[in-house]
Amino acid sequence: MRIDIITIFPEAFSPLDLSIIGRAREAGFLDLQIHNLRDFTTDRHRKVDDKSFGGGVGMVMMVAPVAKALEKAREVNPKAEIIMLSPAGQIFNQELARKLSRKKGLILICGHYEGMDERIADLCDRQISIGDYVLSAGETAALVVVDAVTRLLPGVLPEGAAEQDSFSDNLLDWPHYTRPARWRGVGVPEVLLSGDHKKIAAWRQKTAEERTKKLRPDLWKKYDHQKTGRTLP
Ligand code: 9D3
Repeated sequence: MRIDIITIFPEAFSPLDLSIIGRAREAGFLDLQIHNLRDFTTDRHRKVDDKSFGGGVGMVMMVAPVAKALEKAREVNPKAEIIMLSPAGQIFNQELARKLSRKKGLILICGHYEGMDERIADLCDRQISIGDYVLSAGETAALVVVDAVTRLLPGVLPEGAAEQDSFSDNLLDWPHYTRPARWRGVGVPEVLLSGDHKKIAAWRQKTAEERTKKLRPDLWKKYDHQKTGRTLP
């Protein structure tokens, strides 16, 4: 997949050189291009923001440089879905990550300052928020979206891992243990040492479900609905 990012902080995306995403890029599953918004300004100061019409504190990101950057990104990524990261967007989740992973490409616009000129929103297909907390800008949110989407691209994870993930969508993990079998007097569940793979699978499924019910009743509702089709109160 081709992903283009429009930002005033290209350096913020160095985490995408690492680990699974870094390997996905080297292997050609992800083609990531970062565009510096300041390269699309026309004035001597490379200005991307201005005072808010109507007054008030804080600057507003201007529409013209974003529109120019978008035109450039669309030349190379013509079928991409255009997404603005914004606190007012739809809340990101695994379902949306899956949907985006099936798109031809993505163009992500990272906001700054008190906000974006509303006419930027008119240039976008959707707006995404990563949750109800205030970030200083859109870059960290874009990192989250690229990470969640990239690991779902065909070939990025080892065979079967994505299917395993989808099977456990809306379910918390079961508890994991590794050596030593006894550490400072604390052991591990006997069943995991039994070698009985059927029993182990059943234990894992049961503890994952119990944990989800207890710690994340909101997720449990979704999981149960997805599995049984019934709607819990
Ligand atoms: C009403 C004042 N603030 C809105 C909550 C202004 C404001 C704060 C922070 C405007 C922009 C920002 C920068 N945040 C993002 O650009 C952002 C974000 C976020 O803050 N939380 C969760 N997801 C996202 S996606 C982009």
